[in-house]
Amino acid sequence: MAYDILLRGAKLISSDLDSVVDIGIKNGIIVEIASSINEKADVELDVQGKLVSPPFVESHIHLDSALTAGEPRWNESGTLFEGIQIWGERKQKISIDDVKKRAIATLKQQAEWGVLFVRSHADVSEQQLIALQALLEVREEVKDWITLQVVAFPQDGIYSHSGNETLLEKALEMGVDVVGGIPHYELTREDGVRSVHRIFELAQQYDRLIDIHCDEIDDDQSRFLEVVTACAIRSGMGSRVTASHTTAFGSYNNAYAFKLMGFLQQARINFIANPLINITLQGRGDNYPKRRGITRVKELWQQGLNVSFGHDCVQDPWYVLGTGNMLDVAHMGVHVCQMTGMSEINACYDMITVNGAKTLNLADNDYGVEIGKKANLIVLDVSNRYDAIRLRTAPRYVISRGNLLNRV
Ligand code: 17E
Ligand code: FE2
Repeated sequence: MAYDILLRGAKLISSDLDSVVDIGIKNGIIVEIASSINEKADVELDVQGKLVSPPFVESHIHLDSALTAGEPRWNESGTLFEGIQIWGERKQKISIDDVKKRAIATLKQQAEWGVLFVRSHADVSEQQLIALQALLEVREEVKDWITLQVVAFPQDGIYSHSGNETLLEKALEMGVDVVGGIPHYELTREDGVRSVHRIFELAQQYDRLIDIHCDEIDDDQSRFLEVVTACAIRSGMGSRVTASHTTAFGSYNNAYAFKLMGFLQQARINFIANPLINITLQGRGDNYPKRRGITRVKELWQQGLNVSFGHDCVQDPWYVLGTGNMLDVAHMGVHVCQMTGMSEINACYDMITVNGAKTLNLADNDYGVEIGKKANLIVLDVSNRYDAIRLRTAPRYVISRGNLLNRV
C-alpha cells in the first residue's frame, strides 16, 4: 500500500530517548507506526529524530473579542472589570462579518502554531447573539482543518440583566457545545449560586458540556467552585464539567483549600488556568506582597486532577499581547506555577496537549499519535518537551486529518 504521507525518524513523545519510528498515513488515518517502513508515499518527510506530538489544544480562548485591543480604547487599569467595560462598548459595534474575520484570522494563526482543537467562549449577553451566530458559522467553515467548540458565555451575568437567562437558553437551542457562566460577577452571592444550578440544569436538559468562568477574582471569599463541585458530584457530570480560571483558589486559606481538594477528588471536574492573562489581570488591587493570581495548578496536578492551560485572549481588552502559540502559555505556566522540576515541566506540556483534549471531551480516535487514530499531529524542531517549552519555536510540520497544512 502506498501511503499519502510517511514520516521517517519520528521521536514519539511517549518513547524513550533515542528510539525513533516511521509513521504511515493513509486516507486521513495513522495506519502504521514501525521502526522502519518500506512502503512508498506521495509525501515523505524525513524528520530526523524530531519530536512528533499530538497537536496543541487551546482549551480556553475568547475568539469573539480577539484582535480588538485598543478598540475603542486601551485598558489602562489592566483589570478584568475595565476589560468587561471596554468589550461592552466594542460589542455595540460588532457584526457577523467582523467577528468571523477576526476569529478565522486567529484560528489560522493558531493552526500555524500547531493548534488543531480549540474551545472558544462566545459572549451571549448581547441581545442579538451576533458573536454566537458568527462563531457557530466559523465552527462549520473551519471544521475540515480545525475543531472548534463553542461555549455560550454570559459575560455580563445571567441574572444581572433581565433577558440574559433567555439568551443563554436560546444559545443552547442554536447549538452551542458547552454552557458557561460567570457566578462571581452576578449581582449577589445568591445569584451566583443560582446561576451555577441553572447552568447544570440546562446542561443536563440539552445534553451539553459545562465550562464556567469561576472565581476569577482575588477575593478569598469567592467560593463558587464549591458549588460547581457539589453540582458535579450530585449530577454525576464529573469530567463533562470544567472550572475555568478559579484564581481565587490561589487566595483561599489552606484549611479551606485542603477540604475543598477532598471534594474535588470526588467530583473529578477539569480545571483550566490561563497563566499569561491572569498574571497580568490579577493582583491589581494588591499592594505588596502582590499575589500571583493563579489557581493551585501544581497541587491540583499532584492530586491527579485534570488541569489544562489556555491562552484566554489574543490581543483584546483583557490581554493585549498573545500570538496563539500554546508554548508561550506553557512557558508562563512553568514560571507562575513554579513548575520547574523536570516532571513538572513535562506536565506543563501535557496541559497544552493531552489534558486539554480530555477537558474538551474529544472523541478517542481524534487525538493521539497511535495506529487507527485520525492523523492529527505536529513535528516540532526539538527532541523533547523541555526544549519545546524552552524554545517555543513554530512546528516544522502540522498535519490535520491527514493533510499537511504548512511546510516551512
Ligand atoms: N471575560 C472574563 O470574564 N474573563 C476573562 N479572563 C476574559 C473575558 C478574557
Ligand atoms: Fe476567559
